[in-house]
Amino acid sequence: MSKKQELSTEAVGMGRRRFINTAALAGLTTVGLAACNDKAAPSAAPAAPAAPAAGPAAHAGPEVGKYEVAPGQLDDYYSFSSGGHSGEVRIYGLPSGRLFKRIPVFNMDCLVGWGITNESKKILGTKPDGSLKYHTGDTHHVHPSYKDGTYDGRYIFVNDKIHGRLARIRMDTMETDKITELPLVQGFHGVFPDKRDPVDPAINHTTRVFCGGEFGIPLPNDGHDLNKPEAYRSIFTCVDAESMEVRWQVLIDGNCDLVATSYDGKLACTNQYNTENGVHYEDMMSAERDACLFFNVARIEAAVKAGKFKTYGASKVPVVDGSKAANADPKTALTCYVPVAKNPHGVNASPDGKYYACSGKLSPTATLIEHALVLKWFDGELKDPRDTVVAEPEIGLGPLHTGFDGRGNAYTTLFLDSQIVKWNVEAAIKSFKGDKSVNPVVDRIDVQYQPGHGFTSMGETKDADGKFFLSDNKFSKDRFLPVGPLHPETAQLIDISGDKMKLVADHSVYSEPHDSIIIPRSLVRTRQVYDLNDFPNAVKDAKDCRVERKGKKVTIYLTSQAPAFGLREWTVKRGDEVTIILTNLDKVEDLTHGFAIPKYDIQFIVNPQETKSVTFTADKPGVYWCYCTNFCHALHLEMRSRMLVEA
Ligand code: RUQ
Ligand code: CUA
Ligand code: CA
Repeated sequence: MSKKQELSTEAVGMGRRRFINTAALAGLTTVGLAACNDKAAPSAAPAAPAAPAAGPAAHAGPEVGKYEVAPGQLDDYYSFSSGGHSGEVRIYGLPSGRLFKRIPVFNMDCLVGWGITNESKKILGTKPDGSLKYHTGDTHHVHPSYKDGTYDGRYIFVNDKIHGRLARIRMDTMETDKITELPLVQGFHGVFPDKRDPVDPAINHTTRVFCGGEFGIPLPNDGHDLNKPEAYRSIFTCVDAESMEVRWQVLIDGNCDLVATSYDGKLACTNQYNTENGVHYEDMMSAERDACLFFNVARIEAAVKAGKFKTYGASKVPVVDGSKAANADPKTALTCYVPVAKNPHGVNASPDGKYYACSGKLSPTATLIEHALVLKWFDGELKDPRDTVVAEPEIGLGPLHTGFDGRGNAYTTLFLDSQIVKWNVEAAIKSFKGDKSVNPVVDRIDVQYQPGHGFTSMGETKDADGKFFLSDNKFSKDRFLPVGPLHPETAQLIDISGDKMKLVADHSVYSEPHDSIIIPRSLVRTRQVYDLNDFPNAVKDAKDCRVERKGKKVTIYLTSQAPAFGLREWTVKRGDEVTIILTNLDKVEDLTHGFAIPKYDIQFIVNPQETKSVTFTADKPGVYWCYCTNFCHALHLEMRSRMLVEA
């Protein structure tokens, strides 16, 4: 980095500090953060207008070009990002930051017809009248399936916090193929697949997905006990990765937040910020320590097999007792509550499989727990769960999420300090043992502003490559052209390949990315066109286009092939229940057609060799132009058919 560039980067930092210093602290003091605070920190809701921006000059220079992707060139990495309360998942290219695709998951999407076609409605879930059960979703965490400790390119799992659902995305088509609603759960936050089987070494891939229930609720939650929070419980859930059926659940004390899994398949864990079982924020932050809660997967499954479980309400899923009181004896315990720094947020397993880093959030520390010691505790060889903690470095204010570079360093986002801090794991352990000559913190870099999630390229696998860290920031303020009160968020790309972190790009992202993963492009193998035979209802030949009537039920068998649909017109009667099955017979890569019916609220696309269907009631007599929505051909505008609904 040039001297000039260094200086201007420094100036950015200063500007930020000044802005932060003048920001109202009221919000902070009311939530008590000032207690663990020796310098001014930003309010979570900045009220003052932004300070003058650093401007593009701050990052100009020869270094930047290195991370640009020239026209016609491809990115080295994919980034899969949750879209927060948009309910979707997004695919970006890195280092360019180009947005490639938005995958509808729990939301509706009129581009592809998600929530409109019969096939997508079946996955999303419907009420008895055929309408969607839910229209909203809140995706937080995306994690792909594993084989041998690294991604196998099959699936991506993503949670829905609001309605407690787990979705699976097929990585060959990048489409959602299954959604499961978890019983007894409100506020499903952390999700993580296992990395191998806990007992059978031959099973070295993902077969379970672990889901952390965040909000405690009465069980069953059928209309009582508002003022009896002692009766509220949170639940940890295991879902079968193939069938997507719920295998078992664990009743716990406290809540679940993020989830991580061990590389040997033996343990899953969740950080707990509300060990107090509080219902108001002051209750939730009353204890000096909270916990990282470990689950012994093999023991839980043995308990389920032995029938040592309960069921609640209408749910048939076995629920074992993971409460503290029931698991006091380590030798039989299903769970282990390790005390960690106050109100932690985030737990991440190191790529060597040895440690879990749990950030303090309300404490300026991260707690490092050693995997082997947790196993020792379960073997009865360690008395105190706290003895599994091997380091607790002071790293800065508001630590949240940690990524690893595979070279022994951890990178933690500091929400309050608006920084990424790089700390060395072995140095942190030494200093915890009393060696005051080592400082675990090796570098810090300002980010703009208030990072939430941060993650490294392949950092959640044994193949962590130590190239990039992406900081998903919660505020962008002055970093982009103003677009009204709803600002974009910033995803900042940091090169971590050297000793010093280097900020190399600001990417704007639409609200609100929570978490992402960075995967080299070689691990992603997608299909370029569909296979006609994958669709049992495919209309395989334009000659098969027809109208079939059974009483009031009418089915239109239709094909698309640029620049025409297989039927030029068809007639139905008012009151008919009409199903249109549309197969795109075009085989050319990227030749997608759309299908829209005005006033009937029908709109979807069919990709090459794909089949989709819609069903609606023909309740509005008239002539309707069914037209192609996706520009496909010089005669795209001419690509239309007519539907007559007879009065
Ligand atoms: S949480 S900003 Cu939903 Cu992933 Cu940490
Ligand atoms: Cu077919 Cu446009
Ligand atoms: Ca707490």
